[in-house]
Amino acid sequence: MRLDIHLTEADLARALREDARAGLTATPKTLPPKWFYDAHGSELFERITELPEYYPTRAERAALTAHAGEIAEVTAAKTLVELGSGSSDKTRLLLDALHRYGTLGRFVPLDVSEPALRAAATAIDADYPDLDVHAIAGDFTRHLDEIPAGDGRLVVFLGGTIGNFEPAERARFLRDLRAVLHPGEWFLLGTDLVKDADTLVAAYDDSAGVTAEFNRNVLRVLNRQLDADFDPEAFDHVALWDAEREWIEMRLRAARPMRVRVAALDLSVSFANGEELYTEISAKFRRAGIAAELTAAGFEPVRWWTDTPGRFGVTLARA
Ligand code: AVJ
Repeated sequence: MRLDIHLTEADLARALREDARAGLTATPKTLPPKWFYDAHGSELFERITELPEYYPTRAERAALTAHAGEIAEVTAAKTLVELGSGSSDKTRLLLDALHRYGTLGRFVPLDVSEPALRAAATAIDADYPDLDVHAIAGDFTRHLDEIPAGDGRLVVFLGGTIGNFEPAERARFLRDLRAVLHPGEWFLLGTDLVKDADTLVAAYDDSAGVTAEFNRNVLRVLNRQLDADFDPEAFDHVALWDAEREWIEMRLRAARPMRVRVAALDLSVSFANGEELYTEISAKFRRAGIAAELTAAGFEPVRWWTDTPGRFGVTLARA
């Protein structure tokens, strides 16, 4: 197994400082969702995936379980590259299918979280002895060039993580990804689909309050990493469905007026009572929109699957 580090602790610390300064001085205040995922945040996310209200993980797993064999046959991939690999849990369905099909030689997980990456890559390296595991600690918006060269690559971006991008960032990401692939290579994209507002909001505002804790965790990350003094309990979790832009928005709403000190930035930030800090968008998609965006980026969508109730979509596209 090989692990390339393109993001050091120092790079991450600098990026967090830059994002926090820009976001906390903007109107409205914002923080990018990638900072949810410290060790505790990653654990909270794993708990979210098991909540009764949070259907996307189960729905995507159902779609992949039913169609992994076909994905292996159509792509005959030699290398599986996973962007934002996290625990690489659902990816095993694809590894198993490609392994059975007989073409797969290499697995390349790429993730910002080096501990999560190391754990997932080590486990897969142990469970698939004849697979060459080449892990990359990096950011999928910056390090697509670090994907090892080759042919017969299948890049997968699962979980609906593409929904964290705004439309313009999404277009740029898809174009950048297309540019690193050779014609005939493959891209498999998981997207959560538009559905009724109640189902969507419940998935991001669960009754056990795990998503609320996940949302507040970004404040804990700032407290620890930037020596800030946020009182996370003084922020209410907000999840709303924007029916026009077709995305879920998560925010943290100040329950009282507050002044927060971010010592590492030498910055004081005031919150009015009820002021909202924007922490995440999670866009939801329709089949035609996904195909149009992939086509605009230079991909050719060739297959489309969903789970049986049609909650989550998986698109296979050719570069
Ligand atoms: C990991 C980005 C796919 O948008 O559903 C879950 C993150 N946020 N609950 C999503 C998340 C709140 C998740 N993604």
